[in-house]
Amino acid sequence: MNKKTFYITTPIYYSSGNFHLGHCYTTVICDAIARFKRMDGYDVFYLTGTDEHGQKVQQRAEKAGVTPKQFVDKLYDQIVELWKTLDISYDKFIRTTDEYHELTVQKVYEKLLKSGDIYKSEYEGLYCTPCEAFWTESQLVDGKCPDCGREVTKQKEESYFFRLSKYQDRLIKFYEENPDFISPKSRMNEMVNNFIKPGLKDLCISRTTFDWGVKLPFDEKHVAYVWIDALTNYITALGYLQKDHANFDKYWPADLHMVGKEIVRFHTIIWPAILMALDLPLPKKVYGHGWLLFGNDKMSKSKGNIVDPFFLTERYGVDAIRYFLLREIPFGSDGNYTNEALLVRTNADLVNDLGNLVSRTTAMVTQYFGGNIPEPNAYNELDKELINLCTGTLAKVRKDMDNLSAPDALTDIFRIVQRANKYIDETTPWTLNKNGDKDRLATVMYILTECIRFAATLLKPFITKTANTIFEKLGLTSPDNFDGLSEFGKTPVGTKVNKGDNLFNRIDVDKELKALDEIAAKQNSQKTEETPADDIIDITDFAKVKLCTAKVLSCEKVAKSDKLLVFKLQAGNEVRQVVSGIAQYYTPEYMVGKTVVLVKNLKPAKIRGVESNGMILCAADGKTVVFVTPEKEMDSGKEVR
Ligand code: ME8
Repeated sequence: MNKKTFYITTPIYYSSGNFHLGHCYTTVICDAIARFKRMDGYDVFYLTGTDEHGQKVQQRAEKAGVTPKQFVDKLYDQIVELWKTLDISYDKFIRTTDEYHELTVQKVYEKLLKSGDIYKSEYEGLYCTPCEAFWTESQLVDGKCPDCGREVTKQKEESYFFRLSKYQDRLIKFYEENPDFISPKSRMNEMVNNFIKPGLKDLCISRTTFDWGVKLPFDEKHVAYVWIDALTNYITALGYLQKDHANFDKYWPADLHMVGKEIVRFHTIIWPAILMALDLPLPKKVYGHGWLLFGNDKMSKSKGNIVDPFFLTERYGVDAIRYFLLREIPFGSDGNYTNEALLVRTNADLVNDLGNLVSRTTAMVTQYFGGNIPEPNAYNELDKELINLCTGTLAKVRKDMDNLSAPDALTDIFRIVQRANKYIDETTPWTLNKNGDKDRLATVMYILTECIRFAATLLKPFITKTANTIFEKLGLTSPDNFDGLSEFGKTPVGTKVNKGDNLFNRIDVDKELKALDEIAAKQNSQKTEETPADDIIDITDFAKVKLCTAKVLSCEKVAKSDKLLVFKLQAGNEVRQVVSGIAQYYTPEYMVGKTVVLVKNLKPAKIRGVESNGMILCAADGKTVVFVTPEKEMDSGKEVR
């Protein structure tokens, strides 16, 4: 019997800069879904790749003094390395500079011209180069790009247009007939109310102001608009309009396009309209996930708050990072990344729950049965509770994954782990051993090893390497499917376990946070020497920051932190509480009475549970930190500018 197919895609990543943890988020989620579906019996095709054309790439290459191709080749190597590090199991990697892709994009344009969906005219609009997107005046936020907040420029050029407006009614009808097409539901409303209802305008789909792109076959002055070039990757990768189109016949339409929420518009309006024009079936689902935030801001290269995935995987191991991304962020919503959350999550779930269960069980089987998994005897009610939990979990996890919720799936799998740990405390195997109750002890050990086998099988799509290590420890072959979960008791009696090293080592959170701060301070001090041109702000940006003098009324250490001080500051008529990370450089007594510079309009935040309303300006060189103070005596509350 032919297996059911499942075609899943990530967006193709821009080849314009360093990749950060936010990019890994989409790819790791898709990887977990793809792996789960494969183990669950589907014939999966998982596609990812790089988006290598466009003005942005051309400009960056020029700046770097290399050709665009040299520039994208380097970034391609980097991202392939990153996906290898994160154990991403894609079936195909597409580059938009691949020849077959470029040729097919040309064929697509020809087809659209022939069908009358493309016409030539002139475009005048506001263009955001970093996002490669045109905006209307009303879509701008404070006169800037609504996606990235950067300047837009007026651009006028002869262009080809796609008759997007023609598809407005068909799109609305399609949404109505396929209510799950855009998920989560809130994003569907956003698309309909913000974009479709105000009326779709024809889309400019060619550019003449730069040439790093796919040349239009019928007018070589023009290159394809990067978004059309990029979106078509989902079908060119399968062989659409190519000699070998077996994959296209087999896998299209896509079951799932997973994308970040800011590019849902391209995938649910432009892409379906193009497919309608090409007379092709539409994807079954577009899921717009939330952002990984870093201090409440989208983590992105342009905003300079990147968390380097190579650094993190090297320091904590790939599975700690995969687990965090999959477990911590409520799917569909934005979620905050903090070093502390990563460390706490790793300690709680991977070290305490999973690591402990595996090491305690393998140690006891080794100590009490010479390392051989013993034969169980009659199961009592307590045992049956665990058995039922194990055998019932796959169905729950399957449902969670159908809802694309990795956090729920992991919560359900960890119920086995947590229940098994509790079972150890309830059955107290050491007492059974002391009392010579070998029969019961054997049953308890067997139940525990089976619980681990169930959990590890289910964990395989999520924490790939750790799951395999657990199977090695159990002396079992790591399975490629869920068949072994059909019944409890499949572990052969007599299998030899191997305790080996801990799966994860406990992290001293305070010490580690301090070490990370030191590394960050060092990196920042190196960075200030070369401010890139695109980080320059104008006077209106600067004027947004309200600075004033403030007098320290009181200062204390924050409990359980050797880094933080909490201040009461007099700022004119106001008293403010501010937390600052300078405890290693100043004592509270020294600070009282000093005049500091306060950032007044910073969004309030809780730092280690303490409310902070502003920030104290300091200078740092990686070795020490000093606070900034007026050169002469100055009253509090005076503007600093
Ligand atoms: O958009 N949190 O590429 P891209 C979560 N080339 N996801 C994030 C994120 C964050 N902080 N930052 C980025 C493009 N992403 C186009 C796609 S597809 C035909 C063309 C996600 O490199 C982002 O939402 O800017 C998107 O889904 C993916 O990374 C690639 O972003």
